[in-house]
Amino acid sequence: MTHPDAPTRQRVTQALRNQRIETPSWAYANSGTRFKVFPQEGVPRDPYEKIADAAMVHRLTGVAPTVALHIPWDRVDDYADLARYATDQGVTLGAINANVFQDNDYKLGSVTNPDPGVRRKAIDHLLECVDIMDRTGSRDLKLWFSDGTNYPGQDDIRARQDRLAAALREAYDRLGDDQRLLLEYKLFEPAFYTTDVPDWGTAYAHCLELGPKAQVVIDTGHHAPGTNIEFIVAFLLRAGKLGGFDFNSRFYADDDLMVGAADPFQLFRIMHEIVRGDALRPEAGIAFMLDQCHNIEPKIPAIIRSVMNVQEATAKALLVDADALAAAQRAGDVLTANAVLMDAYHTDVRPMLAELRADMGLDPDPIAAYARSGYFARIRAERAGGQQAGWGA
Ligand code: RM4
Ligand code: MN
Repeated sequence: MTHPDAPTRQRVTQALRNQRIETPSWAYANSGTRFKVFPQEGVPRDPYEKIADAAMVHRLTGVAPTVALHIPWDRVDDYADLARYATDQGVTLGAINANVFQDNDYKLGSVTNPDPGVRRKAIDHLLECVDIMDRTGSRDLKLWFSDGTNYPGQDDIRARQDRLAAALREAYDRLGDDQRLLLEYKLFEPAFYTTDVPDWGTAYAHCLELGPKAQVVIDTGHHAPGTNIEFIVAFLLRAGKLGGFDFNSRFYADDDLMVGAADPFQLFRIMHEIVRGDALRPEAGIAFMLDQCHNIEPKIPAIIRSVMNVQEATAKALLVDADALAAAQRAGDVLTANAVLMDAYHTDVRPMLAELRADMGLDPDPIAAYARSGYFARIRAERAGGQQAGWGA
C-alpha cells in the first residue's frame, strides 16, 4: 500500500477534508507541572486572545474550526459577545468544560463531597455551564471530576456513587434537546485510593442510567499503562455511547503531551476503530478534541503539530483495505490480517496530506507557514504586560 490508487486517494482525502478537530483554550495558556510553570512569551491574557490563537491554528490547518472553553478559566461577562468574536475570527465555540476541582471547598470532593452544601455549589456550577452553552451555542458539556479519596475508610464508596448519580441527573435534566453530557473518567489523580469515576465502565454505567444525551468521553491519557484503548472505542461505539475524545499522549501518567507523540501506533489503532465504526463523519457526533498542555514547547506550533498527528493517524486508518482485512479475518489468516493493518500503518501519508492542504488553498506545511507568518512576533509584541492566562499549577 505504498502508492494508494486514485479512487482510494479520492475516498481518503474526501474523508480527511471533512474531519474536524477541536482545540482546547487552555492549551494556548501557560501550564506546567506541580514543580514549575515556565511562562512563555506571547501567551494569551484572556479568552479572546486564546480564541485568536485557535483561529490561527484553524487558518493554517483548515480542520480545527472549534475551540473548547473551560469555566471558570474562560469566564467572561458576555458569552454572546465571545461567540461573536469567535465567528469573526473564523471559528466557533465548542465544548464547555466544567471545573469543580480548583476551589478550596472541593478538598474532599465536589459532587460527591460528604457536605451537601459543597455538593450544591458544585452542581450549581454544572448548571451554570449549561446556561453558558445556551449562550455560546455549544453542544457538549464535558465533565471531569477529581473526586475520590486518599485513604481506606475516608468516605463511603457506595454513598459517593449515589451522590454522583444525583448530581449527574440534575445536570442531565437541565440539558436542551440538542445538548449532550460527556462524562470523562480517569484512573487516579488527584485522588490516590479511590476515584469516583475511574474507568470507562463506571462512566458507561452512569451514562446508561442517565439516558441518550449522556455519553462517555475517552481521554487517551487517563488509563493504566498497557490499556487497550481501541477496545474501549470499539465497545462504546457499538453501544452508541462514545461521545468523543480528549486526545493527548502519555508515557507514565496523565502527561498531557502532544497526541501521537508518545505512541502514534496506538492513535492509528484508535482511528482504525473509528473508521471501522463509520464514526469519522461529523454527523456521527463524535467530538475529536485535544486536551493537552504545552509546558516546554511553543504552544501554537505544538497544537498545529497535534492536529497534523491526528490527521496522519486518520489517513492511515482510512487506508486500511477493509475488504482484504475482512477476507483474511474470515479465513482465519492471522498473518495476512495483521499485514493488511500494518501496510496501512507504514504508508507515508504526509505527501497525500500536503496535497490535500494545497487543494484546500492552504500551505502544504502548516508549521513552516506559521513560522513565516509573523504571527508570533506580533503576539509577542502585542501581549506584553497584563496577566498571562494559565491554569494555576
Ligand atoms: C483533567 C481532564 C479534563 C481537563 C482538565 C484540564 O485531567 O482531563 O478533561 O479539562 O484536566
Ligand atoms: Mn481530559
